[in-house]
Amino acid sequence: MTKPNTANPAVLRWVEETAKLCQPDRVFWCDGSESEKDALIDEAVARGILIRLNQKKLPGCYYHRSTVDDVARSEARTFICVPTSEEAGPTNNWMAPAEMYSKLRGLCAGAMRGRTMYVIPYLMGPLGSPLTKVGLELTDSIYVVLSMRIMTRMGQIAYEHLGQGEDFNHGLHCMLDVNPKNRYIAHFPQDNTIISTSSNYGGNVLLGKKCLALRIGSWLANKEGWLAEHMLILSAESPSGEKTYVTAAFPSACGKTNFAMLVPPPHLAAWKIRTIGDDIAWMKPGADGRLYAINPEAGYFGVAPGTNRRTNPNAMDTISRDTIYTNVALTPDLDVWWEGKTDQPPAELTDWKGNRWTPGSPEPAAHPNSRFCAPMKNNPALAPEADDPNGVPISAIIFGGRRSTAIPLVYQAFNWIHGVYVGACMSSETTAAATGEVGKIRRDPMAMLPFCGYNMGQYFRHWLLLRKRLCVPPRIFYVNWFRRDSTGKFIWPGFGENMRVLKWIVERTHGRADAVETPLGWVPGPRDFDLGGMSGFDPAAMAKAQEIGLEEWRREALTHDDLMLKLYADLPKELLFQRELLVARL
Ligand code: OXD
Ligand code: MN
Repeated sequence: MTKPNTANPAVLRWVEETAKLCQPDRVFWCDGSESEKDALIDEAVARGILIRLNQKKLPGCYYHRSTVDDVARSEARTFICVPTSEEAGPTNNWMAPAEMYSKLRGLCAGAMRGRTMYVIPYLMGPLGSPLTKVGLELTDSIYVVLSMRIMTRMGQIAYEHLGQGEDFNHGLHCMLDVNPKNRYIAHFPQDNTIISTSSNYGGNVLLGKKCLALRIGSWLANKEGWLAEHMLILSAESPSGEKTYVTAAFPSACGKTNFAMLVPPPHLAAWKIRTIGDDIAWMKPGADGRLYAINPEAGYFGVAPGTNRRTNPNAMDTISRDTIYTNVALTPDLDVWWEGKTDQPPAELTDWKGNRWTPGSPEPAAHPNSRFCAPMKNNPALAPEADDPNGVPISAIIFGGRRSTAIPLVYQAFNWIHGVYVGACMSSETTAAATGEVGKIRRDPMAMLPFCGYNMGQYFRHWLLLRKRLCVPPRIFYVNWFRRDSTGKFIWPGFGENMRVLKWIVERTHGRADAVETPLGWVPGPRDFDLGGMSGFDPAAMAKAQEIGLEEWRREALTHDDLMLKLYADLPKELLFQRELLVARL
């Protein structure tokens, strides 16, 4: 048992109660210091939880391999535990709080015997921000401790922020034997409590991230008049030095990290894109009637496959040190590799399951949802505003998904209500970030389907009402980088070239770029979209990327009904009217 490093009575009481339940051999009070990190890493390496990577090539980097059935978020095992199922809404799994508490107390009783319980104090948000929240995670996973120190502002700083207050999130994580049968990710918003069992996968167990910053966060945001969103935040500085702040909501593994770290192509090299956040935005109307955003996180928990010097050089620099890799492949000299890292795979690897792998092996070497966990301060494109407690004023909100057909490269919603409808009807082909079938189209409103901590119909109403508190509402856009032609090839090259789309968006928010009206919204006119210096892209392909097929869209509009019918009882009527207007325009 190390000594408590806080005198906060509510913290002491809760740690004592939890220790009584879980019966760890030892309680370890984390302080967030470097010496503590070094000692924990040594212990994790000695116990085989981490492998020390080649320190010449990857200083400060370590490798973790999970069990084979604990590799992604478990949406089917994620619950919102509020008094009635109506409050959780039809898109969430629900269980009554008393029933879930009783089940989980049973699972956690004595679950840490022979283990250490680590007490992790952390902040979500920059120090001193009125939006910042305190969390405490009690866990028996050393991997979680080391990852939370990267992903959050962890240590004494959190107790300083909390003082003698009681307003902190209570997070309990018991690894158990990581058997999926006992896996629960349970949220109790009324008690500001999260309990996660029998997993060690980041999205299920780094409780500050999806559980607090999004599910509990969105529930609190609805009560307190702000927004907790699955959005990146970036700063776009124009050649004249004007900065425009933009957020974008894309579903998991659809390129938020790449977009947040975008490097413009040579033709637009005078633009500077800097990252504020790559996954989560907390946003609140400011006194001046603009919407201000902070990134509550301090690190990136990103998908490794596909990341390389061409697709995301800033991420490659970020993860070249101080990074924990999970489920990627290893080279014989303890470097890391994943599909898409280099054009040619190495001749021999150890795959994510620990087996020998060669280029002829039938399975990928890295798991498709293998991850890096890296501190944001390593990012060469980090915006200094990432630490600004006041946040940044947002001029544009972008929604987007992964769709092979129908959805054009970019369009702008006519107004806020139409924008909420467009965001609500977002759809995407599923990815490996959650367990289940990959490549199936699902509706993922505002990329929040797996993360909204209350009834989604009420969530849309909250978005609509927020408009009344904004004098300068952000303009709303929709993008799709993933449209394919009849041969299956992506039409738009994506990555750095997305700067061209971003440039049009930025110029639109300042009233400088023209647009053409279509049934879906405003799209760039032929002279308003900068295709200068684009080698290998036939300008005629732009028409394909932007094509709006009326017949195809009439069918698409019908598919919006899936969600509308599911949420009908709670759906704001404004969205039904928007649907009527869309159908009429088509
Ligand atoms: C993530 C996710 O890890 O959305 O960010 O799954
Ligand atoms: Mn995410």
